[in-house]
Amino acid sequence: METAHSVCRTVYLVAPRNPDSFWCMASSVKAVGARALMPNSALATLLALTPPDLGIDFRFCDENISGLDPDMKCDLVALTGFTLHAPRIAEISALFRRRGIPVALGGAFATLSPAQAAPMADYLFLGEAELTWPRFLREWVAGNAAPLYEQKEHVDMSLSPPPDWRFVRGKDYLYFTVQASRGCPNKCDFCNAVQLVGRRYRHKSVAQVVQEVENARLMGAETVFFSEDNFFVNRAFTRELLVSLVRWNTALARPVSFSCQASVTIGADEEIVKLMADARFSVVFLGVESLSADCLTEVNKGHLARYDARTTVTTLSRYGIIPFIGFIVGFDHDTPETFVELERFLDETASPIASISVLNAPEDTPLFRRMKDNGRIAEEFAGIWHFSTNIVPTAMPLKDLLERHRTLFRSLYEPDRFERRTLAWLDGVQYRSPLYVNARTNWSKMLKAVHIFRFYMRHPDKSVRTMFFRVLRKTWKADPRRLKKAITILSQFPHYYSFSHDAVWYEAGK
Ligand code: B12
Repeated sequence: METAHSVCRTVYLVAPRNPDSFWCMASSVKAVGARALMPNSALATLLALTPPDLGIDFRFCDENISGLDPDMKCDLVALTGFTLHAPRIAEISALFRRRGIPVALGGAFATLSPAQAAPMADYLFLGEAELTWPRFLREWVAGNAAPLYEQKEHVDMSLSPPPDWRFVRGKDYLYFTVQASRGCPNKCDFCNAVQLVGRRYRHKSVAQVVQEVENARLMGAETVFFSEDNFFVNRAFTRELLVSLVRWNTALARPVSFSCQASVTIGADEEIVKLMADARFSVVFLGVESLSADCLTEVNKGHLARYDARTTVTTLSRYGIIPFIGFIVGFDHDTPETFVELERFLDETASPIASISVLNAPEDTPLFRRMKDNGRIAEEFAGIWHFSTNIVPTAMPLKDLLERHRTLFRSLYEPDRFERRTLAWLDGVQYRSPLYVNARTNWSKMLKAVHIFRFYMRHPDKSVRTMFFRVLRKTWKADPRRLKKAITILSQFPHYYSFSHDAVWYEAGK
């Protein structure tokens, strides 16, 4: 007689395709010959969490890499995604449910908007799934799964296994991800990270993290992105991790590069910055948000006001770590002068890359509730996240805000201005990690450089093409050892240029 366990089940793991989103950096991904920014670590984590004794067979689709197979023979579809994937999640779900195949749905969208997500799923997962996914699979195989699995507990990270990357090819992605920690102790009004990962900061052991970095390297990763909201929360842990990464990377003939997200607190700690440079961190996505203490305080981010953004940016830069600065405009305390100050700051600190977003209030954040109570949530929001807002601004009319935002963004990425900042940034680097000095030629990185070269040669805008060659020529003349960093910066430009010059984004926000 057949038992439930003896029937082999097939689960189709699906990551929906990204809509054109600022953060997917499509042009820069294309410029280096990759196909997507990063693989999906939620699905790889679910794979790793699956009890082997259930004998479940998996199929996999990252729609950013390959097409979805709508006729896939499977017993369950497991879907993940952020809120911006919701329309595609609805389509995929409908496609399979029409064929009588049930859908399990989890991730940021499901967790933050359960009422919207529930009609799209037969099995809805709220929160982290380290405990619920294995339990669900056992119950599903036994035929008694429930429609809702809510993991209220934020797990001890040592229980979160290394993602199982078996379905992923390194060369398809620009970065690989490793998540060393979860939880954010801050209470910034506009962020919903706390609802997802809680306020208690939890981390994996240093040995676990280094093992995950090694796994990523074995999959072909050349740059590993630490996918936590803030890399620098617990100094002792970050320091210990960095010391181990320096040791691990130094032993490699072709060391790996790293990047991460952090707030301005990181640059106040020069020992940490030097260790990052020694470990080969090349880029930090730096959430500065605003230069005004009033604006920071307005969104409950006043704790950052005692740090000097200029010191952080210049410290990272001196150590050769490129700060990709995140600013937000649209605070109640912003004025027309704010836009001038931001531009001046970026010129004076010679920061080549900055992204300026418009303040938004995601649903279920304290900011949303406050704006709602004050009747300041726009009734109709047809805009594009990042380039418009669901908040009715008070500092200036919406049209003005968007216009100033557009003008600033465009002006920052005028090729000659970008060139000036880039060359000045390269001039200001005073420290070179031994890992940069001693690394052997990395042919795969050379190939990426060839891709970038081809990309720029074919760029339709002459001023962009000439800027590229001028930066390379001047860098070569000044010091050929700076070329690698120059190429890293130049590889980002296509993304920011195409976004800042594509009027569609702004028109849609009006
Ligand atoms: C890495 C990351 C990215 C990467 C994505 C890489 C990738 N390929 O997935 C990049 C840098 C590209 C990115 C971009 C963006 N991101 Co992002 N990102 C993150 C970050 C820092 C970590 C996510 C992660 O990898 N976690 C590791 C995995 C293991 O955890 P997980 O995804 O939560 O999965 C767990 C559970 O949710 C659950 N689960 C997940 N899926 C499923 C599915 C099933 C079936 C089941 C059972 C369980 C389950 O199980 C997992 C294990 O516990 C989060 C912040 C955070 N703290 O989560 C923000 C976050 C997810 N991003 C966010 C946003 C807003 C964006 C952008 C829209 C930003 C923008 N303004 O453009 C873009 C959109 C990009 C796009 N895809 O189009 C928001 C999402 C909010 C929302 N409402 O959806 C977050 C929460 C940040 C925040 N503080 O607001 N992001």
